[in-house]
Amino acid sequence: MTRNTPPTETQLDTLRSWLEDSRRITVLTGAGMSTESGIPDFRSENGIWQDEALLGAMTDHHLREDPEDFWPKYKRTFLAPEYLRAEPNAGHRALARLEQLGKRVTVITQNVDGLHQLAGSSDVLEVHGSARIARCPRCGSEYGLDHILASDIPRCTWEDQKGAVCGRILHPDTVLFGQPIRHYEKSLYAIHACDLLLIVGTSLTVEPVASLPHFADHAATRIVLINLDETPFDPHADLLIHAKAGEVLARCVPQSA
Ligand code: CNA
Repeated sequence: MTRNTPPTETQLDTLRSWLEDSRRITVLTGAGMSTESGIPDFRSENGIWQDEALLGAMTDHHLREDPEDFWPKYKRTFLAPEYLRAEPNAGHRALARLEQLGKRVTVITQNVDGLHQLAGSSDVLEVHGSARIARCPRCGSEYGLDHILASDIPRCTWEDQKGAVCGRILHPDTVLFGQPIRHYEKSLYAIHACDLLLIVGTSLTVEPVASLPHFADHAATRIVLINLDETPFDPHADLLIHAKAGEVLARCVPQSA
């Protein structure tokens, strides 16, 4: 159920003082972090996965079986115009500011849009990879967004010494259903070692990310959850705010050091 209840002053004051007290902050973000940048999330009422044909096609199996059908659907899902013109919002910028305030911050993100890095966060674990990169499954050559967007079905252009072009259809760096997530151990460590865990804009419905917050050390870590909808982790949060992430974070992180 979507709440978007305006946060109370008491909630905001609590978050402000916990942010000030903390030295080591870990942030776990999902698609709800980027909706205020104009990128739709996955499982909300207007989420991307309402289109079941897209959901069913974003699998490792489909990429290998039918890459020519996969790529246009992948581009509709992760490289749509709203993705390409998106910029960091007030929430991304507030998280980046925490570093300027002297906090040690690790961002674990399920998002593939690169907006945390664009905002200035320096320690970002992209557990679902990046939509800005694709690789050749044969020779491993890596390509950026310009090459990915230059043709409907991006192929490897690497040439061997005799001038023969590799030509294989590329694989996106984005983690697809059926593929393992990245940086799992580093994420566990960052969650276990922090004194403040911020969980922002994620439905926490898909494993293994859904279980990550359970690895926090409850005796040593305060847990804040900011999400419009209810999540299975709500009962475990020390501070629960059902409101827009960008608005809440912008109001709680000071503008400058
Ligand atoms: P999700 O499941 O769509 O959840 C997003 C949550 O954010 C929802 O509960 C919303 O209520 C909430 N929300 C939306 N807007 C806001 C806002 N402004 N402020 C606060 N909360 C908001 O998205 P998740 O990232 O949790 O996705 C997990 C899905 C997407 C899994 O199936 C993944 O495998 C899949 N996936 C995601 C990405 C990605 O880029 N996020 C990449 C690859 C796969």
